[in-house]
Amino acid sequence: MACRGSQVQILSGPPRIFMKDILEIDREAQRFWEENGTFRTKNDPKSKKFYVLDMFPYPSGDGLHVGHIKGYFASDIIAHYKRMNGFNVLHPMGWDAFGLPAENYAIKIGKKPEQTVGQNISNFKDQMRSLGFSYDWSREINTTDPDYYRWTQWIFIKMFEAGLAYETMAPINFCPSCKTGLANEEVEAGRCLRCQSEVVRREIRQWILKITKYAEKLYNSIENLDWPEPIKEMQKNWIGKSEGSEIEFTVKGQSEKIRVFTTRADTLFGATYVVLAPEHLLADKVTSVSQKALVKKYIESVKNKTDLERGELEKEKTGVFSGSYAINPINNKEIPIWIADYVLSNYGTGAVMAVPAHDERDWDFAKKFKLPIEPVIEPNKLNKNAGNNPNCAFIEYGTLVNSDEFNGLSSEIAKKKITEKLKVSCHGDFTINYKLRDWVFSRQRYWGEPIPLVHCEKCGVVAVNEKDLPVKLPEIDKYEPTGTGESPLTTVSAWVNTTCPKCGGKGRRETNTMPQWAGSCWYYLRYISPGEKKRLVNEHLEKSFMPVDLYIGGAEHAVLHLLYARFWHKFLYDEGYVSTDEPFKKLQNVGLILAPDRQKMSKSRGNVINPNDLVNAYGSDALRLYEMFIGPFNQPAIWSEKGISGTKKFLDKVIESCESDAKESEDDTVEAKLNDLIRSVGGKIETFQFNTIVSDFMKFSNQIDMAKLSKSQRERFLKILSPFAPHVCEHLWRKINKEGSILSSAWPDSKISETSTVVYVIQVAGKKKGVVEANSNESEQDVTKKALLVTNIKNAINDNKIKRVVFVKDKLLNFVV
Ligand code: ANZ
Ligand code: ZN
Repeated sequence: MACRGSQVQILSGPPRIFMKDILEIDREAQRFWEENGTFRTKNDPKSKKFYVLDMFPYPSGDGLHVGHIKGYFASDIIAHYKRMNGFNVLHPMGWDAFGLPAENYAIKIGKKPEQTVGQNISNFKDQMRSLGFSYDWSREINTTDPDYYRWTQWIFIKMFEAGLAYETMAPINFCPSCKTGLANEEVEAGRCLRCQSEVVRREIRQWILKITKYAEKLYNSIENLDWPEPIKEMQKNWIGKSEGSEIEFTVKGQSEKIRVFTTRADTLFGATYVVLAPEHLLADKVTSVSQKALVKKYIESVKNKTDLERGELEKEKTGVFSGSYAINPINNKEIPIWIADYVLSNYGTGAVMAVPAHDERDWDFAKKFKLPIEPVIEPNKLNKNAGNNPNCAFIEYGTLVNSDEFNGLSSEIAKKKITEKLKVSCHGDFTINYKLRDWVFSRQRYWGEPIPLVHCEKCGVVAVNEKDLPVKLPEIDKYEPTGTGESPLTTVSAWVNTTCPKCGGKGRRETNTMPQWAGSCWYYLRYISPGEKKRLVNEHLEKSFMPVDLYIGGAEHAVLHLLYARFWHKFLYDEGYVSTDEPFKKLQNVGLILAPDRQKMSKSRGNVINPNDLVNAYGSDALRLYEMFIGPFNQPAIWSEKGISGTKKFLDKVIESCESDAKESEDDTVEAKLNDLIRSVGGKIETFQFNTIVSDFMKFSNQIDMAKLSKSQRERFLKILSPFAPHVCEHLWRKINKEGSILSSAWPDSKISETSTVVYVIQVAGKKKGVVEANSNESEQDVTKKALLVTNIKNAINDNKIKRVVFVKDKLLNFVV
């Protein structure tokens, strides 16, 4: 118990069930499950499957805290529920163990990453076992295992062969503290996402994956995913689809043509200059002799600025006149060509037509360099917030003026008409751009998958032969990052020097390693056939288990892991290795658990709560019930030790009530209440209303003398409680003389009477949008009314007309729109 926060005070009085008993109950159940292989997934393609996946952890030195396991409890409950409903459930766990954190931790404690990772994994696994998760441990994977990363390398080679991996020397984001290049997704507001250091631009040889080739596919299929809307929105924004036009300006007196990308073709008559990014290939070519020296100096001066520094609105604009002019294709007007770094080389065409009257950055630039500002859009009469303010650009849509034949048209229509006219003269066309940038995929660090390529003087870059995979990471003494832009592997000459896979001549291995995201791009496939020697995944089993039906994890991966994995998956789909075009059908986010001081739990703050101590004090089921009770599942919640003593008391009561003999006959009111409870639990599990389920259980136990349940009622009660309290229920199952595991028994049916409460699943256009409780005797109209009061459902219907309603009594209501 190293840290302050992990000390547990036992707040309840002397527990009625002795501590030793509770621990014994846990262990006994765990032993039983393990000996009987209760949670083994069958490799049976004909079975009805359900694949429920947790985001696998990076096994840190700190172990799991109570926040990490909240999602694992939820997925475990659903796994149990699905099994009891006859599904062949795939519920696996593994370790995402490559990457900087593991390497940094090893450096800190002066050991090798492969040693520390092994210890951390065994620690994590012990913790998970003591919590009684129903993982099929025979499918455990570890991304740092050569038998695993052989396939990570294999996929990379497939991408390389498909032309999706390329080597460049372009300037990229580099973290001076992590001493490695970073992907765009790993930089936030100019800082390294991992260590918060400010990133710099550096030219380092890199391997890049062409994720941009998949921009359109990645963008388009987001719509069909059953994911939280905010995550879908974040991915869409990150991919950043932008519809506009490409317009061609001829350079006066030269044969060169400058293509610009604009989303505002309607403002073409207001273009008063053209800007090239400093890196633009034409920047040097179009520059007049007299401007050459100035332009060269300017280009040199902006070289190491990050995109953020360059793109920011507030930053003072800089630039230089090229000495040349461009001809506006719509009216043949000559306008000056400037070179300025507020235009980025890697977006659109790397060149813009500047319309200072209607674009803020162009406005600032024009003011500074005294360039003309010519308004061509007037605010619509109804647009109140838009006076013709002489002090800033009018950036909204409006009506065209000073635009010849297009005067009087709205911006929307003019964009089309102007582009269409340019199309006729071959000076423009409609186009779509994406903000997404290619993925900087190499790291100059030791602890990652070696990139399986060989540099040969004769043949160039050659992929390692499939039969020679994996390219194992060599064991080395000094693995600290060098900071020179080369990985420490460069120093291992025995490993670096090899033969060329193609010509057999002298070759040098690629020394960069893959980023920490690589292993998690496809791990969900490996669980399906973890021992498969010849293939990435067994194709029959892949067809039967994919896609992942439910993926549970934190929202922080919105554009990193979740985007990268979709990219790899779509590639594998296009190449015919997997059968679905998306990996994760439904995604559910877990709300954080905050420490009692309302801060995020972290070792450095000393406010981490360790589940081990709680399991020892209360048993793992009381902890599970409390974590589900703590608040709405996807919302943040604050930890309080009081809550767990409450769920412990509830369990004590359940245990005690099963000590006495069961009643002979069934009491009608008890039976009705129990049926209500069965329905409510079943209905709410799939919508993650765990907190209200736990309170339903507690209410039931308060309203009903549990000792008065009949044998059949006891059985049914324990069955529906078992996903939430598996150890205790397994124990009591045997006490009431039942055999086998309660978790392998069938979920009970509920008899519905007139006054029963039923849970309706509400769909809009066939997609589940919420649930509504009603009495069984309520009519279609009553349920419809209730459903229309739910915000989420209301929003989903939005402005759509409800064409008709499909009503399945006691079960479902679907709005057809
Ligand atoms: C003329 C114009 C007039 C523009 C106007 C805007 C307003 P999004 O929506 O982000 O795609 N642009 C194009 N390429 C650029 C680059 N490489 N670096 C910096 N800026 C670039 O934005 C598209 C707009 O961003 C384009 O439309 C262009 O400016 C600018 F009243 O063209 B616009
Ligand atoms: Zn060769």
